[in-house]
Amino acid sequence: MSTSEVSKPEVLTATKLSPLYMELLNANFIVHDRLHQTDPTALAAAAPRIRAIAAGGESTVSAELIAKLPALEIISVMGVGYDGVDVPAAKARKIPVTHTPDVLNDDVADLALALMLSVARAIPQSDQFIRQGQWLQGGMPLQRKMSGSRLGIVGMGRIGQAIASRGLAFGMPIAYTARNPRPALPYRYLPSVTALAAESDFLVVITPGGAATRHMINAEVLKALGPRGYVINVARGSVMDQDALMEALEKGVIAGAGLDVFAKEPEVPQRLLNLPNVVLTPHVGSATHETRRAMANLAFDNLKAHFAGVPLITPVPECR
Ligand code: 8YV
Repeated sequence: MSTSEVSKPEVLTATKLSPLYMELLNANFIVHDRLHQTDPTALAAAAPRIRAIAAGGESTVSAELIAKLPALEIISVMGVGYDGVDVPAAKARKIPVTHTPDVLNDDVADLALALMLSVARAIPQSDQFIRQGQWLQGGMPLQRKMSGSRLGIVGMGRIGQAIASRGLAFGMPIAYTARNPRPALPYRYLPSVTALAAESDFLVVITPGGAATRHMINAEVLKALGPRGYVINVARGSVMDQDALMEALEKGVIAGAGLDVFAKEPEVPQRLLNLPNVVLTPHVGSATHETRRAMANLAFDNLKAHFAGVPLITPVPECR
C-alpha cells in the first residue's frame, strides 16, 4: 500500500452501484465493494477502518450493518429516495445521511409524462402494430385523449411539482395530496388519496417509500380512480399494493397503469406481464447519462465535503 493510499478514507458500498459513482469512489477512496455480502470475515477485519457507506436509492443499509461499523461517519446515497437506509439507527450514532435531490427532478417528471402518454395513447402497442404488419390490414383502434384530463399527484415534493408544471403545459387541471398542504402552490389540495383518486383521470404516485406510505395505493384507492382512470407509479414499488393493482387491471376496475417501479425488483410477476393495459419500464426514472452523472457527482461531493470537514451539501431532511 502506498503512502497516499494509507491516508485515503475507506468506504463500503452497500449494493452494486452505478459505474459513474464507482469511478469517483475508486479514484479517491479505498473501496470495499459489498464486502458485507461477499465476505463477512473480511468485513470484520476492515470494519474498524470503514468511515463511509456509499449507497444507491434502492440500497438497504440496515441497523445491523451500521452496528458492525464502529468507525462509520457518513452514509452517502446516490438517489433521492433513501427508504432503505435505517436513518434512526444512523442518527443514534450521529452519522449523517446524504442523498441527491433536485438533480433528477426533470428526468423523473419526464418519465411520468411519458408513461401517461404511453398508456393512454397505446404507444408500445402502436409500435408493435406497425412492426407486425397490422397497419396493412387497417388502422389502430382509437385511444384516449390526455390533454385537458384531470391530473392527480400523490406527493407534492420537488418531483411532484415538476410533474405538475408539465401537466399545466398539457392543459390539465391539477390536484394533489401530500402530508401537508402547500398553500403557495396553485393546485387544489385534497386531504386523502381516495378523494384525490375519485377526482383524477391520471393518478401519478411520487411520494417517498418506507413504512409510512406502504400500500398507500390499495384496492379502495383504485376503485375510487375508476374504469376511466390510469395510475402511474414513479415512486417506489412499496407504495403500491401490487396484488390489488393486478386484480384492478384484470377486472377493469381501472383503465390502465404505467409502472416504473415494482414490489420486488427486478422481478415482475407474469400476471402483470400478461396484462395488455400496462406500460412497464425497469426503474429508469433518473436513468439518463446527464442525470446519473449529476447524481454520482453530488453523492461523491457529499463524501468529499465530509472528509474535508466542510458542511454537507444535501443531507436528508432528518439530518439537517
Ligand atoms: C435510482 C432512485 O434508481 O433516486 C432514487 O431514489 O430510485 C433512482 O434514481 C438509483 O438511486 C440509482 O442509484
